[in-house]
Amino acid sequence: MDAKTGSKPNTTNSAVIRWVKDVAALCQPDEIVWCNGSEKEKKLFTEQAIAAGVLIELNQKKLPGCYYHRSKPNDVARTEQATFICTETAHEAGATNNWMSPREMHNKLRGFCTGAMRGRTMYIVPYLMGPAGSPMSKVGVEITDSIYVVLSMRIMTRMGQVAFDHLGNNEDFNRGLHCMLDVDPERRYIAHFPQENAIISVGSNYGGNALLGKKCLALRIGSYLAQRECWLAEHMLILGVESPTGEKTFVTGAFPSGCGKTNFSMLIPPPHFAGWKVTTVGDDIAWMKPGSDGRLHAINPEAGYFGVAPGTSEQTNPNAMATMSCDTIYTNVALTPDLDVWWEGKTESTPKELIDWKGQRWTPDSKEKAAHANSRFAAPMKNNPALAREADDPQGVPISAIIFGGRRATTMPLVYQAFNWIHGVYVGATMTSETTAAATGAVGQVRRDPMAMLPFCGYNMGHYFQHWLRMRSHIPILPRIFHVNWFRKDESGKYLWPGYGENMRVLKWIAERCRGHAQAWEAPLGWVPSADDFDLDGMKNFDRTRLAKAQAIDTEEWRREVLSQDGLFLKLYADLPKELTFQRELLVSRL
Ligand code: SAT
Ligand code: MN
Repeated sequence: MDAKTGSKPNTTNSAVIRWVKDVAALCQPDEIVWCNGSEKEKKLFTEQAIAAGVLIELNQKKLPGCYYHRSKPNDVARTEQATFICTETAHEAGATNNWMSPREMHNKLRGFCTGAMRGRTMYIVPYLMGPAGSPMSKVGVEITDSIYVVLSMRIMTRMGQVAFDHLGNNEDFNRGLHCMLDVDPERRYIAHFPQENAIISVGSNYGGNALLGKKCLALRIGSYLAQRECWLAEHMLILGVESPTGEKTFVTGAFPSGCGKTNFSMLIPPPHFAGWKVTTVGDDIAWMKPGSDGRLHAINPEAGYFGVAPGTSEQTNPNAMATMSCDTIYTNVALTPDLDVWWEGKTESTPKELIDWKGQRWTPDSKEKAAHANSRFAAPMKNNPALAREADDPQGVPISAIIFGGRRATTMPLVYQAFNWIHGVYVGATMTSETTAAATGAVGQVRRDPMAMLPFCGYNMGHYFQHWLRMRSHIPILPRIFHVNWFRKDESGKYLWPGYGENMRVLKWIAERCRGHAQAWEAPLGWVPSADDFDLDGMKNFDRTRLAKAQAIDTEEWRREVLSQDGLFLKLYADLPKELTFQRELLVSRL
């Protein structure tokens, strides 16, 4: 494609054309390019990105179609303090979100965006969230001056003509404007206007801040729309687990960023589980809607994975390694002298020499990490050897179980099942996790992260809980709800449970509970597996007493846990559903 072909609108949708004209008048780019998602276009953009120094071509023998991007050191993670929900009233955004009135935010951002693309190219990026032809899919158009964003959106979404075809002449699409400005944290705003189905993001080029289909549309705007339209937009992986007899169970899992959703969704069962198979539908986001069969159906709105690189290896997640072996954009990992990629945990031995994520020479004696702790790969889901056949199914997959989980060194047992939907909503609402490098700020601090949605709920969190409770009457066949914690440690700081592929043992119990096959006994927290029903066969060097420790419910720890829920309950007091306060009382009495 020569740039000229893309200079004409590839849609006749007058609402799109009008909006692009308005944005162009504001941002004053030198050139406008309409993206169609073709291979030709990708080649051209890639060449341009290399010429501009935005991408570095990696070793094409080892990593065909792979490129490398180094961000500004001030722009390596989501910035929650710069993320705003701009509803008419502050109450609609609620106590857990930053709020500014739409008028004030628009005024502020109009100032930043005026002439912001002078001397630059403005790309019009149409994209479809969800499978083509799905009644659950939604269209967004992102206008951006970042070629890195264009090429990443091409991986992460169904980008191009397919989106305009899905949209037709409909005016119902998300309007997203992204201006890099000078990538300065002082002029960084990720602003959501749920009532206008619009997003304006300025001053950051980082994934969750700049790839507007992901957290901004699929979660923040999505959760707002879901509440209005009676569905759920959640920070959840979706996987299928198939037994040797061919029974297939689909489950979703909500874990906060950096807590292993990608690994769990691509799990390879240990050798003992011959005939069992896990397939990936999605690794980060689930859109779920009651189907005509009375079950809750889920689609993955994305088409790629934006995974954390450090810790990913042939041992921990071979499917992820295969997925990112071609056609992948790596960001902020380290480079070897022959332009291969490396990060902490990738190989057992550390290379003798690297270029670190900041572009400096690095040796094993260096004090800092070679790859940034939140360095990422953006890879197409079609590369995943474990991709579920159903990943492109417009009807989505029927969900049998919803799993909540966090990263907790203490208190939280390996697995338990909620007694019922309302109890499950309470379990999700009171989730906690240690913070990770996926967001800027301190790492390792325990914070409440309800349903892993604290940074992503686009409206009042109390109303969000009410919506979850209300959904009960719209789903005749309700999924069972579980809670897991892979990260509990012993007194010496060692993980009690090996995790990764061994999580299949927990998953098997969950799948069998959903089918009424597995036993459980009633503990104060919920249903827990009886020792015999938990399959530990074939586990090398695993002492059964460690399972007991991983499952232990320590009353003293739980007293503290319940007390520490006060912060959240008080913060949301005015809007907190009574059911949740009641569930807390019940828990206290059971303990
Ligand atoms: O950084 S992203 O928001 O894209 C991923 C995540 O934090 O979950
Ligand atoms: Mn995420």
